[in-house]
Amino acid sequence: MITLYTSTTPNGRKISVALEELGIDYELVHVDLAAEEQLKPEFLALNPNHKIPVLKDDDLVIWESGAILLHLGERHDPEGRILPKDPAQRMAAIQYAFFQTGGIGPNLGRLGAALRKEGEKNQEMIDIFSGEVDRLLGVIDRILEDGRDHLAGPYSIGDIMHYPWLRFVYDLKAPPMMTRPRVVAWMERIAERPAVTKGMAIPA
Ligand SMILES: N[C@@H](CCC(=O)N[C@@H](CS)C(=O)NCC(=O)O)C(=O)O
Repeated sequence: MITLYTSTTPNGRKISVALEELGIDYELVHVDLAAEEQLKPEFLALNPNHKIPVLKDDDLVIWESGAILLHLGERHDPEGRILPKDPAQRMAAIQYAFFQTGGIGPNLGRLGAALRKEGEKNQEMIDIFSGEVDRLLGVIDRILEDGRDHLAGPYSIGDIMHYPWLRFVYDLKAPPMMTRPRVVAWMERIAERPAVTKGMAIPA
C-alpha cells in the first residue's frame, strides 16, 4: 500500500505526476503547510526535515522527492516509463534529477521567496537568483540543442523533477523561458501527457 503525504506545491506534484504515469493506486494525505501540520510530531516521525513529499510504501518511509522518484522507478516501473531500462539513459535520468535538486529547485524556490517577501524587497537576492534561473534555463536549452525530446532522451524522472517548478515560469510567460523556444517546446511536450495534467491537480 502506497501513501503520499503531499501539498499543493511543486515538490509534492513531482510525485503525484510520477504515480499517475505509473498508474499506481495510492492513498493521499494532504498536509496543510499553512497550518504547520508538517511540524506536528506525527509528521516529524515520518520526516524529521518537516517537508513534503513523503512516501510510505508498506513499511518503507522515504522523503526527498528525488529519492522517492528513484524508488518508484526501481520498484514500480517494470516498463521504464519514468526510469529508463537502458543503462546510459537510466544514469542520465538520475543525473538530471540530481541537477534539479541542486539547480532549479533551490534557485527558483529562493527567488519566489524573495519576490513574495513583505515590505522592502532585497533586490540583490532577486538579481542573484533570477540570474541563476536564467543561466540554468540556458543549460537546459543547450542540452536540448541536439534535438532530443526529453532531458535523458526518453521521458524520465529528470523531466518530472523539473516540470512542476518550471511551470511557474511558463505560466508567467517569463522572458528567460519564452526567449528559448526549445525549452518552451520541451515544457509543452511534457504538459501534453495525461498523467501530468492529472498529477499537477493533486491535491486539489
Ligand atoms: N528537497 C526537498 C524539498 C521539499 C520542500 O521544500 N518541501 C516544502 C514544500 S514544496 C515543504 O514541505 N516546506 C515546509 C517546511 O519547510 O516546513 C524535496 O525535494 O523533497
